[in-house]
Amino acid sequence: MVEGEIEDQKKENRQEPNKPASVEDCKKLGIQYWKMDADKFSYPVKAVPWDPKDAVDPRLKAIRDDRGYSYADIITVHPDHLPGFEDKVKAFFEEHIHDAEEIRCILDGSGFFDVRDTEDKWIRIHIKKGDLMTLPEGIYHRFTCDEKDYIHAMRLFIGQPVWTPFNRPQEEHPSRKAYVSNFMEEKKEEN
Ligand code: KMT
Ligand code: NI
Repeated sequence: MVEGEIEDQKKENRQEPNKPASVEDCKKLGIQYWKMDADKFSYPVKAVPWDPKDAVDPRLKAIRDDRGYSYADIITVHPDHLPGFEDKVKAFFEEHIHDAEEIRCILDGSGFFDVRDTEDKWIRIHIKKGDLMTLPEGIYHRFTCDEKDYIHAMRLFIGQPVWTPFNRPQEEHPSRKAYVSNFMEEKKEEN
């Protein structure tokens, strides 16, 4: 996506000419991806927390068991469903890291996750219904709704959830240091 100031975060903001990023490019940054069957199952608009006993998708259950995602909740980011929608979308779009993995399973709707590549350039990921994506601890990223202003998502977590964003710069944060050492320094040596 384009660098620097953008007029409307909800638009695609593609570079011209467009520079596509592949799933493989994302994998190298520590991002993992699964395609889920979102049409078969239904979920509440909001459930914080969400009881894993209500799990109906066996594939989702298997991934949760395998990766230890013991906590889940469900939120809908939409002007009618999220109090303080405008401010929250603004806050989601501040570039930040977390001290844990960020895991989102998109149940309906869509939005954009922007992540920094190893050259510190933005990659814009259009996340949609059926996408299960994890961002590794310490990766710089941000989120915005797209022009539809609607995303219904399950948020997963290992243990008690902590959603605290640490806004950039965070070069001294242990999670950032770990990310740089795991995904950026190695990359440089390969080149
Ligand atoms: C986040 O962390 O930015 C969010 O939870 C946004 C809504 S879920 C796609
Ligand atoms: Ni985040």
